[in-house]
Amino acid sequence: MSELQKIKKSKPSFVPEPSAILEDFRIAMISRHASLMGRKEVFMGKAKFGIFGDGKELAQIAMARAFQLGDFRSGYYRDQTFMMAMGELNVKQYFAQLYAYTNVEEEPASAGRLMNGHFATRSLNEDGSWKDLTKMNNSAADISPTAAQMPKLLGLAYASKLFRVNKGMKKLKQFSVNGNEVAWGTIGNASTSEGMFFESINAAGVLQVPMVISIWDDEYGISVPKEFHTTKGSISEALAGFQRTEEKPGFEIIKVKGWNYEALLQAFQEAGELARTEHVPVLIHVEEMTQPQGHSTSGSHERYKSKERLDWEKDWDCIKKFREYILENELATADALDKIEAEAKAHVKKEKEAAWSDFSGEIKKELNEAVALIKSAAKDSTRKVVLDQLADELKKTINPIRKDVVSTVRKALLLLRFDSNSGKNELKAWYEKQNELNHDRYSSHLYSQSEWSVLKIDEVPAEFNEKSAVVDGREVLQAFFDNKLENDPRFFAFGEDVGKIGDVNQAFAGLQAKHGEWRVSDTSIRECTIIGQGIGAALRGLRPIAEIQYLDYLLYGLQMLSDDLASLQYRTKGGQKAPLIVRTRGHRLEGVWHAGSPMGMILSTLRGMVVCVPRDMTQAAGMYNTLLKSDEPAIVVECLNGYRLKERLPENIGEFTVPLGKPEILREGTDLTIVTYGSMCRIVMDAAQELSEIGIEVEVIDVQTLLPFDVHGIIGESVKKTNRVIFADEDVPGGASAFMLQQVIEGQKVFRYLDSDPQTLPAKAHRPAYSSDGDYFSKPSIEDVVEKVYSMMHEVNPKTFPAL
Ligand SMILES: Cc1ncc(C[n+]2csc(CCOP(=O)(O)OP(=O)(O)O)c2C)c(N)n1
Ligand SMILES: [Mg+2]
Repeated sequence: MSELQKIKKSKPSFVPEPSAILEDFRIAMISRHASLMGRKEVFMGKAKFGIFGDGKELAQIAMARAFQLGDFRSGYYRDQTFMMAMGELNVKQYFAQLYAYTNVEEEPASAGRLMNGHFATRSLNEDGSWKDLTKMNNSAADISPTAAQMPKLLGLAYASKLFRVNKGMKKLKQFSVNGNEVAWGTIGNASTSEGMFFESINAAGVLQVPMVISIWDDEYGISVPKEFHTTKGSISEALAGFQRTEEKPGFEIIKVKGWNYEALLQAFQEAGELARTEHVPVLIHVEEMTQPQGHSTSGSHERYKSKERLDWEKDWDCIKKFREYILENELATADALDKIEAEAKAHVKKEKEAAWSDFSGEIKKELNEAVALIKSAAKDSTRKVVLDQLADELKKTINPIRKDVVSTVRKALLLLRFDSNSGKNELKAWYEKQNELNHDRYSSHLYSQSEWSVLKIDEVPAEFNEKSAVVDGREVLQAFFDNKLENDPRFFAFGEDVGKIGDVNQAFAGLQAKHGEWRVSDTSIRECTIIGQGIGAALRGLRPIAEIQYLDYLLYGLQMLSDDLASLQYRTKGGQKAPLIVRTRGHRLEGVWHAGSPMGMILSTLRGMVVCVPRDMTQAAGMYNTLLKSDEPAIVVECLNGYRLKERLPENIGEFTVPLGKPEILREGTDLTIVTYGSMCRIVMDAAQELSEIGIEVEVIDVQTLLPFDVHGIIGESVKKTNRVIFADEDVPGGASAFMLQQVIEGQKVFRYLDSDPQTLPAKAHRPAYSSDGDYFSKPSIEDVVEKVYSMMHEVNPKTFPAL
């Protein structure tokens, strides 16, 4: 028996073959040298900012050993070693991201759109269709806000539960193998202070989902030490009450040192097995980690760490300890380890240079083209001297970026404004081509570019016949949800009071009993993680409806929607999608925390999502149908005062679709156009009737969706006819009414067709006071609409419409 065989025999099963241990060492060394060289690149001005994973390598190698195909990671900027160990990040890609290389093959996580340290795998094929996620190592796309990886981590784990317990979901073989997938989370010690960390932990404990959350504890959050962050200075101690017992389910909590290779292997192995087989959530508190280079390139840790701490970090560096372990166990000689390190370092250097050469080569090529074109255009120009000078200066730029090139070309085109020669035309054509390329590089994929874009879903009109039932609005939705639960195994819904009672307005009444408690589910009161639960499940191919009970409480979940969901397709350049539908109810609520219509807030924070504002439940059901056929995330704001109003139930409830981005003309008129949405539709329609009685014919348009907004220019056409327009809603002044005004006046170029000032009719700037009088004096009423229109007509024709 050889020495190595003897060692192998004496080791527990979680310790891999000696050759694999040396491979782990090699990956750790590659990762470390990538960190060390990465920092230098920033200081040399080749990248703007750097944050690295040094000091956290060993635990990530252990996590990689327990990670299996189909599993998901949701972590943060320290996880480069894990990604490298999984084979999901090579050194060239690592540097491509550091340089912000926009080539998606070279930088598959974000195509240069995100700072370094934002990891992601690509779940989608180029055409936007899903890959087989069960055959991949999956990483959700990282975001920067500390702890924001937690809510979607909950959803990633929740999906495994759903796949395991819902029979129909077992058919979805591309996404899960019986819910065996573990969601692996990572978070820094200081970030555990965030509310969303605690909210996610509590929810995972309640739901008993396969989530393994690792805390990389280096005792600091930038400069602030642990005693300022965490009760008792230890997150595992603070969370001790979450530990499961014989009698009560909870978390398994494991503590381990970040430099102890075998203990780390064991911890991650056990955690993975427990989560995978029993769906028990596990928390691994990895202590005694270090930051050899400090927090990031933005500062030096010598400023705030004591000499003792800095010395301790050197002695307890996990790679140093790993090396000692290998030597003590005689797995390799010091020379052999030195050789591995030297090779790792050379490899990193070579790949770094290759990444730089590709990245800078592409820009230099553009620069040379631009220089040549400017010089050629300069030849016959009266501004030849200045143009040549511009080109020469551009040529001399050290480490040029694309901005240097494009801004020089734009300056040149300005100088050439009086010229008309072929050189100028070529320069202009080149610039236009670059604009297209740069749009693709920096601005594509805010919305889906696939065949499932909401704009490409065919319209299927609602069908009615003389026998069609007239029912409460909520029953239209109930029929719709019932149909979807029956026919679409990907579909499920959850939220506060959604399960047993079928939501506070009973659109899901009886559907939990009929379809099961894991299809229509109650949650605790936790809007932020309700959104995260939906995002994570949607990332895994499911089609959740996450309910926010009232629109005003969306604020608790808004951060996840804005930072994570709305930016997902954009920040991965189409590499991931999470077509979550957020269902909520608003408008015409009464009270400060029941204002119900902060649409401007939604519009400015949720670009990248579809925003639906149906006027009734039939329109809402049709919009849900469209959304479920598409692959875009959306929010649907139902009208709170509409659930008991009578509507006709379409015969094709499961099939009809409402086209998104297409306003509907609710009433034709010739004198003035009123553009509105949601509950205001009824108010404006009533006002239009009153106005008609006094000789004013108003055209009323329901925008139906605020994003996308009137893609066919229907409103503009109306304004061309009536020459007057009011944008009315329940939002604050300058909110969604101002958005609509900008979209129509600027976007549809109708200014020259206007015979009166364009106007808005919003609510008061404050939130609405309580009760019906509060509503009347805070939000636009029928009389407000009538008087506003009348005053505009009075201005035009005071004789026919004398002052009131
Ligand atoms: C919501 C939010 N607040 C502040 C920051 C700025 N910030 C970035 S990293 C960091 C410290 C995080 O420390 P820790 O969680 O311990 O992770 P470590 O960097 O030490 O691994 C802070 C405050 C941020 N990214 N997001
Ligand atoms: Mg820390």
